Amino acid sequence: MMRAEVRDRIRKGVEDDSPRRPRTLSKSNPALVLHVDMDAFFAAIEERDNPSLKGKPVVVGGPKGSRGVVTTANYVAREYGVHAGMSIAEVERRCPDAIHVSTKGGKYSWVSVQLMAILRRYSPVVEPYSIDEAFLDATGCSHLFGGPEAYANQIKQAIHSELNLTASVGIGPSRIVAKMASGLEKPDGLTYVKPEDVGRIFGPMTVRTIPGVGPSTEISLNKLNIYTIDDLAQAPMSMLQKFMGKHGRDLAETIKGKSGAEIIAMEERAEDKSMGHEHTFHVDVTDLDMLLSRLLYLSEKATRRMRKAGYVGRVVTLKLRTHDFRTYDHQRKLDEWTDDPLKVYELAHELLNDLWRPGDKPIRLIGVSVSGLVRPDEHHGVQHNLFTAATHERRTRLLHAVDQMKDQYGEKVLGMAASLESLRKGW
Ligand code: TTP
Ligand code: MG
Repeated sequence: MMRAEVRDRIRKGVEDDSPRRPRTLSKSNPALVLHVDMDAFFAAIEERDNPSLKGKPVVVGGPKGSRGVVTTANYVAREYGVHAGMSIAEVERRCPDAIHVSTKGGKYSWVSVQLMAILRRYSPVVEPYSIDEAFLDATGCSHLFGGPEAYANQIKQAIHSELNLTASVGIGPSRIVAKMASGLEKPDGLTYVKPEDVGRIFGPMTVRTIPGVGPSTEISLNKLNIYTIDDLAQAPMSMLQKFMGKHGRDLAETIKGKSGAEIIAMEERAEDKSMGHEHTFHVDVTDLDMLLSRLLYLSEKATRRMRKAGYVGRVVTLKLRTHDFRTYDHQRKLDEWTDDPLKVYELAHELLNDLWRPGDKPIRLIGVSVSGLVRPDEHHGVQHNLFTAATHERRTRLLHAVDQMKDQYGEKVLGMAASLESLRKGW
């Protein structure tokens, strides 16, 4: 993917570098994918746990009067134009009566675990996609529940009765169609898009409504006279390939329903477990060295947590928020599982190069996390030959010694020299 495209990619894109397990499908057994997306997830949990909030505009995020942003808003607040990513200052202008609630990550993660457990009762193949979203392979199971709609209804009811929360569900012949369908009737929606209806329902919509199509992809498509999903489906593949590379071709094929039905089984995808840290700068940063120094510090901190918990990980995600509150996530896979801060840092550095160069917008927040976490064993260990084994052994011992010192004397006592720079300057 071109750097410019990566930079403009929206956070909730459907792209995924994870390995996929292809399934065999036949005409008599066409793919059926179900997508569940909880409604106003964090805000709904807060309302559920504090009934005095019911019916009022609720905003979850930075406290009132802060430089923070909205993490999510309930549907009452959305009527005032409040949305995720908006500054708290703007919320105060648009909706002065809004009730501000601070984000409580641990609580929401626990509800997410409960949600995924419910979903696993309904399909052997569940792919958690974000904290409040998942894809289910419904191909072999929906008929057991009386057809796709009855199946989806039972899942919605289980979520409602067990969690006291509402979800919107989409069903379709591919992941992308199911995901787009779940957004059509939010909140508390249920939308079944049959293969023969995909064109009629989505064809007239703009390409920007496709998850993963950000402003820069939209501009590339518009330059090719492609404005709607219909235009995209009719464009010759060779033209898309030439102007937009693999990304364009994949997009068109998915819309035509030629790919995208594969689901990644939960066991194969450990990325829902992740460990990381992020930092909001007191002053927006334009200096590359300062970002790199902070990145090294965060990589050390994240891998230290992993070592303590006994995990090695494989996917590194860099998060950046620019001064205008736009947030970008970018991730890539390492060649092998690791808990080594330098390996994580090196990849995070590459990801930063993809997203940002000196002279670009000032950075307000930077974060790094490692996912695809597993317990090291013979399948997930680092492969060593005789030459590298001794070096690895020494480095592992050194890292554990440094961890112990830090536990005893605090973060600043020992750290890789460069990472101390950003701490010393207090940014
Ligand atoms: P979403 O499903 O995007 O939003 P939502 O569930 O609040 O609302 P909707 O009804 O439109 O689905 O995200 C799920 C939760 O993830 C959301 O409640 C808050 C959190 N979140 C972030 O932490 N950062 C973000 O940038 C976004 C978009 C969401
Ligand atoms: Mg949601």
